[in-house]
Amino acid sequence: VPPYTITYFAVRGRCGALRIMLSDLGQEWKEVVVNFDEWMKGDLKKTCVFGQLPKLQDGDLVLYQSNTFLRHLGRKHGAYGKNDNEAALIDMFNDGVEDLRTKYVKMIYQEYDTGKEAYINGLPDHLSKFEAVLEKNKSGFLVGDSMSFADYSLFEVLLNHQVLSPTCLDAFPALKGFVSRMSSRPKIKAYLDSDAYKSLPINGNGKQ
Ligand code: 0HH
Repeated sequence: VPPYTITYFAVRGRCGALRIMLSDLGQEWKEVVVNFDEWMKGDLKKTCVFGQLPKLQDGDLVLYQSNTFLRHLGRKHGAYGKNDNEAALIDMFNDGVEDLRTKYVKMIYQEYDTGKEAYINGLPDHLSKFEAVLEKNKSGFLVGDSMSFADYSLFEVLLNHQVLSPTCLDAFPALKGFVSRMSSRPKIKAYLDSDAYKSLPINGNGKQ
């Protein structure tokens, strides 16, 4: 029995980074897919701490909030830095990725037709910040010399942005190298090549 169960809608959405992380860690998980009609009945929503999905179960532990999932896995599987200072920096970069993810989600769901172009024009300003971090920290990871949950989160956000704007990383060699290295890690590559990944849309409204 796989230790982890993800309950979510049929999207990559807020579980994209989590699934990539689980794959890279060699963990198995079960998916419980919730469809719109089922959700609208409201029974499941009532059981959710914040009235929303995704939900992650790890044995008896039931969690909500997608970034909490990443932190939990980071703690359990050695992807949360070597000491408290590294952990704090990992939190900081993950929060920075979350800021970008939130802007992306807002554009996708609320202003795709009117705001996509301005969003893409504004991207270099955000991407250059992560470029500078990776350039400074020569290891190829955001913090220290090993993988953390923030790396998976950044990677997944960058993959989605390359779908939105295929050339968006062209001016950022460190980010391009990062995406290329992450994509070619064997377990990540196998997951990204799988139907499980490919069959899920990035977002729930058909926009990407
Ligand atoms: N901060 C939370 C987290 O990071 C945010 C969770 C959230 O926004 O986990 N949940 C949304 C779905 S994520 C939610 O539960 C976006 C996926 C959209 C796919 C929709 C497919 C159609 C199914 C309705 N939303 C439902 C709700 O709030 O009632």
